[in-house]
Amino acid sequence: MEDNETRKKIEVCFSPYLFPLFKDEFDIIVVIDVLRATSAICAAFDNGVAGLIPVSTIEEAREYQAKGYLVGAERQGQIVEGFDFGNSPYSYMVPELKGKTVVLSTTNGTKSINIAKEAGQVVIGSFLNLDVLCEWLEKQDKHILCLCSGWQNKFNLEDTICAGAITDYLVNTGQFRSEEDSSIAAKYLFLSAKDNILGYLKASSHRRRLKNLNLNEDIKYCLTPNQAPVIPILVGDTIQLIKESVSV
Ligand code: 3SL
Repeated sequence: MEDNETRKKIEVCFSPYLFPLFKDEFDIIVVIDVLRATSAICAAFDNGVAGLIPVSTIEEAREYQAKGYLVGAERQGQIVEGFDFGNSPYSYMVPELKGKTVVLSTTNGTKSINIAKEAGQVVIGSFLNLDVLCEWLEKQDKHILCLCSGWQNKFNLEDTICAGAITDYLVNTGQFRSEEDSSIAAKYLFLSAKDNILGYLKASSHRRRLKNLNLNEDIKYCLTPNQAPVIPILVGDTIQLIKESVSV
């Protein structure tokens, strides 16, 4: 085990609102929006999408649509009228998207990605790519921040638990240290939840919101680890797949 000073940092930021307090200290930002943006992105790449451009506003999404792109847009959990699809991971499991570069705008997730890109290398995190992502992060000689997208700048449980899983894994390698209370809290929440993540999140706000929209299948898929073992990273304005062996 390395001494504390030489260990790399792994910390957790609970919401984009708090990101300015963290942003200058990290090389890699793992953006997490378990329900559902970063899960949908992992599902998209696992199903052969070639690239995904995350945009923050509906106006930008419309501009890409006018250029002929297939564009997904979600607000308040629902598909925005006039767009090709929303934010359900299942929308990306179709042959028409294979090999294509698509555009996506969501309430929180795509905004977090765009906030994070000024501060470091953005990598997409979710339960769906948990193990492969942790193994890749372990190999990077970098300080890492997990940015939880939350809901409209508020804390949420599902992103925090996923960030806690990443923190727990990396600290246990002996190569990483966590000093912020947010990271310690995220880790303990993960340890309490890990045996039944779906049950643990039963009363959580966004799970309730999506359940009311009859999106139970999306919830179950997004909360089941390691179903989309991909590592999507942001290159310029486009998310692409990284090969496991590559370092950033
Ligand atoms: O906020 C987001 O980016 C979305 O993931 C929210 S939803 O799950 O599509 O409602």
